[in-house]
Amino acid sequence: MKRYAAFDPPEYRNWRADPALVRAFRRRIEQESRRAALVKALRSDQLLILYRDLLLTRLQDIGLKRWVRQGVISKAWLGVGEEAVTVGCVAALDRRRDVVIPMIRNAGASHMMGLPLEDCFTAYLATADSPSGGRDFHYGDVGRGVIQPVSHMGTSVPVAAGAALAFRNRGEDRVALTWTGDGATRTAACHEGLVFASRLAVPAIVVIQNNQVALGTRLDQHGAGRLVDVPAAHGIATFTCDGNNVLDVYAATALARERCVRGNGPAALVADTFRMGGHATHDEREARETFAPELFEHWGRRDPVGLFEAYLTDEGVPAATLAEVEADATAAVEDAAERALASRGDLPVPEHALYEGISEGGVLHGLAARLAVRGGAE
Ligand SMILES: Cc1ncc(C[n+]2csc(CCOP(=O)(O)OP(=O)(O)O)c2C)c(N)n1
Ligand SMILES: [Mg+2]
Repeated sequence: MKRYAAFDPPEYRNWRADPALVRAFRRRIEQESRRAALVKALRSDQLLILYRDLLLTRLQDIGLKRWVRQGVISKAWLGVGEEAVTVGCVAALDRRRDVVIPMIRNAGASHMMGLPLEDCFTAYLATADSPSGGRDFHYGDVGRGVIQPVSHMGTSVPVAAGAALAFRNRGEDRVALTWTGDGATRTAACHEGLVFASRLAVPAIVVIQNNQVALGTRLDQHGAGRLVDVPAAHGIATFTCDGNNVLDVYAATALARERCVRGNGPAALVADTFRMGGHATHDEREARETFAPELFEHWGRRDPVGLFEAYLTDEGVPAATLAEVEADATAAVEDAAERALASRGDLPVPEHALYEGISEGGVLHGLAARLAVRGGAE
């Protein structure tokens, strides 16, 4: 993909595929027969959609970073370098029925579940036409299977377990998937959610997105032991995957999902990756001081978008086809950002802050429309 000198991490600016890493990418998906079969079954159009979703996710972050630089917004929480963990997971779900609870690094899940691309931008602008009508920059759309997260670390785990319990009780073949950061695995909420999911054997998938840092605290500082032992300690089947290999994440999630819908209880996935930026755009310099430069270099060579692109090229996908997908994704994101910016002056009336049933007399805007998407009645 085109690299953006003003916005990309330095390691991505002149990115070239390292042949040894491209071979390792392929080896990784071929080393386990069930994963290999799942990857092999992907048609070429599906592979290109995966590529497009990776690009949209990266470009959305670039769009937000551009807005920060231009002073449109004051900061943004990005997932640069971690895109494959989101894209691979969502691609393995049944998007007509499953639900996800994305965290800050999983913004790409929303457009993959069918939310408009501009939702991400309007949410930051807090405009009246943003998903929560300007109340919150966390967003979702239950009608499209995206449960809006809250900012409290670890809390999406019990919420996913609860949604999965409902699916199980109703006898529905659906799963609830959420991501949790390495840092969030240290919270009580995360453990309570894991206990609940395990003991009630619900179809929930918890993806531990190990980007090796929690705000400014390194993995080795915020905990001891292995992350795979966290869900395993609660008796949950735990898989690992290469978080920078979108096909490995995809295959591992597909296996986890299969387990869940067979009624075998929850599954967890540990995806190792690396945060190439700051916690948000404000602390990128501090983030560079948190780790040795060699670590950025190591993970920089493993850019999930670049590696997948190299894999596709190896598979015989013509450069012109990749370029076409990229041009289309770039136009879609630019369009979304422009449309969102056009509604910048459209701020909500104060009553939008009211929640039905919580704030007396308030209404939950858009609920009827969201239920209608699912074909349900209010
Ligand atoms: C319960 C709670 N404590 C503290 C915070 C402040 N906080 C927000 S994100 C974050 C770090 C999260 O780290 P991790 O779970 O590894 O996710 P990452 O940001 O790396 O994706 C912290 C401490 C919070 N949101 N919730
Ligand atoms: Mg983290």
